[in-house]
Amino acid sequence: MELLQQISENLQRGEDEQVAQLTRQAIDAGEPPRKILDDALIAGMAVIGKKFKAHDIFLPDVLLAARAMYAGLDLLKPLFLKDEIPARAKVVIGTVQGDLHDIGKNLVGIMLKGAGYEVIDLGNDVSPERFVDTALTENASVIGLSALLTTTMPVMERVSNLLREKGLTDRVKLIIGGAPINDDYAKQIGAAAYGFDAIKAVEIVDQLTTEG
Ligand code: B1M
Repeated sequence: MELLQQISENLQRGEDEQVAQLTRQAIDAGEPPRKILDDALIAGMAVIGKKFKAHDIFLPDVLLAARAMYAGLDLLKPLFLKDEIPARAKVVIGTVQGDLHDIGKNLVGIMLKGAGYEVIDLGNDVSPERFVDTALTENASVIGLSALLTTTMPVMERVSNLLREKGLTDRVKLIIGGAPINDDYAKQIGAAAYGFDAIKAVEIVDQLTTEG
């Protein structure tokens, strides 16, 4: 079986040690890190999502798969980070209040750091006030929000409203992402942009921080 396929299948079975070992093997074999991420780790997690939705597997299986995903991601992380480039603008990121999903948000953080941004990662379950207060005290140019649950999406609107109430929309741009989010929702809540994936998030932050 092809190596990337093996990683994906081991991830789905929650075999974190196997995932780490095979990911190391794929890196050593010269597979591009982006390909390992997309075609093995994210692909495996997508299967888990479908099976969970169909009730073919249960929450503990998803947790094990997430742990296995991190085992691979930890090895890829240094390959996405570039050394010795001067820090660009500051970006505050986090998963919104009530939401504990952090894999996508962490990927966004890794890619932004790799592109030279200073990333302040507030973790998960973060209140709107904490996002806005941190952006203010740290003089950040962008807040990046992640939400994976339809029930936590409305917290994004609260962050957007808070930025507007404090008159900060020109100074701090809001970018949002996560599986249930789309362009229309970003427009609806007055966010500057929607990022489909971590790569798109970097492109958008590039645009937002270079616009006059
Ligand atoms: Co949960 N979960 N989960 N889960 N989980 C989903 C999201 C779900 C869609 C599964 C399903 O039913 N098919 C479903 C949500 C349904 C809905 O809201 N409509 C769901 C549910 C229901 C739940 C619980 C409520 C289950 C329960 O308790 N009964 C519970 C909620 C806990 C909570 O948050 N309060 C729960 C718990 C969990 C675990 C803890 C077990 C685990 C999370 C572990 C962790 O994150 N450390 C988990 C997981 C792993 C998933 C799935 C299977 C995978 C999510 C993931 O990590 N994907 C997920 C199914 C799915 O999404 N299809 C599911 C891989 C990751 C790379 O993708 O996060 O989408 P993603 O990030 C992408 C893009 O979205 C984008 O970039 C990334 C790719 O480059 N992106 C951004 C993300 N954030 C961005 C921000 C940006 C830009 C782009 O700018 C700032």
